[in-house]
Amino acid sequence: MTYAAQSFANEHSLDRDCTTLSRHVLQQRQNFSPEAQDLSAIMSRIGLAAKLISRRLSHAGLVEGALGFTGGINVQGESVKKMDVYANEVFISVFKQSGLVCRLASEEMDKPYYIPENCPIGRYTLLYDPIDGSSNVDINLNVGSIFSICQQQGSDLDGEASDLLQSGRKQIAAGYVLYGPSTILVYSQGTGVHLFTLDPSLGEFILSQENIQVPERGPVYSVNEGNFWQWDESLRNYIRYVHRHEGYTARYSGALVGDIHRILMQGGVFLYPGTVKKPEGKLRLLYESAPLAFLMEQAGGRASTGTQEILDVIPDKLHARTPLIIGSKENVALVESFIQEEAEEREVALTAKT
Ligand code: AHM
Ligand code: MG
Repeated sequence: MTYAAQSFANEHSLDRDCTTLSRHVLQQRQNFSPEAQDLSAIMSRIGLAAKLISRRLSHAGLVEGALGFTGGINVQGESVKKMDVYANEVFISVFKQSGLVCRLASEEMDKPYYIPENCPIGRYTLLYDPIDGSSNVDINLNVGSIFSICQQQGSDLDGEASDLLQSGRKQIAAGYVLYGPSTILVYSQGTGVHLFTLDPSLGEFILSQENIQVPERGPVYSVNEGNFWQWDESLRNYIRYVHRHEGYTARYSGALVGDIHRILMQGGVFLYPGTVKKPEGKLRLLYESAPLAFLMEQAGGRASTGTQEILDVIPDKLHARTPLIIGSKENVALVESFIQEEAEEREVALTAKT
């Protein structure tokens, strides 16, 4: 190889290795405006949180007090795991003294956490689920973190953060981290969906794949069928349909991030519908469904409650839940068609009665 060719090859591989999260944000924005710099710095801190959580997860079986339950119950009424608490605190810690984020709101905290020293400068809020799929932690299966970045609207003088109760379309950026065989981070700032892999030798998230597009349709349906008799008849009819038709395959890990990542890469649909006891479903809008919907739309897919786009839902409270149907456009539309059909049949039956 000539010197020039070698030099070109080196430059190419160095350029790839230097495409870190913070650099990528600036490249996508194509400017160095204060907003672009802020977002770049925020993403870099989220990367740090992900590295800390990833490190703890990889040593969890060897570290005192990393696995198991705390004995406490969170605001959602769910048993809290030690890893939930650790990961929640990691996010708070990385944003203290950052001048970037002045409020954090998460699945684990009843109310938003304020960082007053950041508030005169930091006009951003981070919404997050520190450990998604916590039931997988103690058995060494994949888990994730989900995040959403919003601009603070107004002064929030009453300390109620009511400006967070807004449409998911207002998110500035959103993404997730998947702690699997490798740790990856997928994010979007409204200009496509991009995947980074943590290179342990560099301690950096390096760009792996840009502008991911979800296939128009895919074979996977991902749902907890244990709830079959708790669902509305329309959902049961959808499941009967996929059982009776060739070309479908079921995959469900118990951790949303992993299941959604599979669908993002290979196509299909993930569902967490409402049940008789919980018509609103299980998943929280602001830090689970809406950030994932933002990503899926950016990748050319869709996310719906069954009757409304997830990104159009305005929550009535911080920890509001919604049913979620998310993935490839055609798969989501197929599920919706069963819901629509059932609603029409009910309408006809009602009209006939009156
Ligand atoms: P978590 O954030 O408390 O772990 O709850 C969310 C998880 C999702 O990751 C997953 O899709 C779902 O709950 C699994 O729930 P279920 O066990 O009811 O199927
Ligand atoms: Mg969760």
